[in-house]
Amino acid sequence: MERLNLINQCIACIFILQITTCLAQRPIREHNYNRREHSLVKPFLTAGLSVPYWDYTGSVMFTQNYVRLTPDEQSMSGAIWNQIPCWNRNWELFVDFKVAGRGKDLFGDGLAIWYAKDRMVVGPVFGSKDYFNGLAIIIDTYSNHNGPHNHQHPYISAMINNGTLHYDHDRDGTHTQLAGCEARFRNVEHTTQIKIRYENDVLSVFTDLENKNEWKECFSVDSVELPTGYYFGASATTGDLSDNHLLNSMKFFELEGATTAERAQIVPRASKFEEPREHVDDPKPSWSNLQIFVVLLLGMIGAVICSIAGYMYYEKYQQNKKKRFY
Ligand SMILES: *[C@@H]1O[C@H](CO)[C@@H](O)[C@H](O)[C@H]1NC(C)=O
Ligand SMILES: [Ca+2]
Repeated sequence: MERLNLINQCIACIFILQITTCLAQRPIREHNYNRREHSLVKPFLTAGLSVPYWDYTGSVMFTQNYVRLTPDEQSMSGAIWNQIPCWNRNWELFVDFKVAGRGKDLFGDGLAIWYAKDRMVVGPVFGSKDYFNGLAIIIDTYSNHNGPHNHQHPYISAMINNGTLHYDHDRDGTHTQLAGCEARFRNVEHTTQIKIRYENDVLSVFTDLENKNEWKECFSVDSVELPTGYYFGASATTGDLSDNHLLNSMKFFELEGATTAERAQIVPRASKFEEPREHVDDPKPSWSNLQIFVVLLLGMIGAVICSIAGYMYYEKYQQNKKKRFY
């Protein structure tokens, strides 16, 4: 009897021991797991003045508190790119940014947050490559389009590209955008944040721009296919118009979800594009200066001919009148 008890106790003991060792061995993984190698956080510079995990180009400058992509000067362009490809299928990226400048009514051009195949390629899409592969979240402060727009600026939008699409500044990218929302983030004192979530092929963008500490959904689009192994980046440009484009931080969190090897091979694809606005050409400037000049000249010649004819008619009339009287 006692022996049996002892065996039972022993079994129970081993069982408990196994559970505890098992629990101890289980990797402690929070749901939202911050990954330092894809994040840009203070202090940006190490003692050796290098920036861990990031490369940069153009007008980028690091201070203690922020990374300046461009200063508030014309024709500037700057970009930073993560050195480590992202192998997570599901993730969240928090970008704390600031756009501010002296311009009251005129300012530009904006910035873009990237998840792209090619890194450190300077180009026309807010400082980076056009015909890119991957995702661009475009934070556009300046409306290049003169004609009617279906939204106000500043504007946040998403574009997915497989390398064949051109970002059309003249249309503010509206013909290639997935979705977007208006956003007032310029020249405010408080911090402005954007959260990009990519989870199970659903791409969502949230903003926290009003210092209320709450996320507002900008848009959410499903069936967005992005491969793993691309790079995060951020870039900004100024043109004739300018602004300071600053980043306070970019924080990457891995979300749960199995990643397969095939995921690296897929081509960026989105099945739901926003209804493109009707592609109407801007109204042609109706009169050129030369045309106005010719019309004015013809008008003047016409007026002169008319007055001469009128005068001649009047003379004749007077003469006829005189003839009748005498
Ligand atoms: C790339 O995208 C364009 C436009 O969406 C599409 O027509 C084309 O088939 C795509 N190419 C590949 C290789 O997926
Ligand atoms: Ca624009």
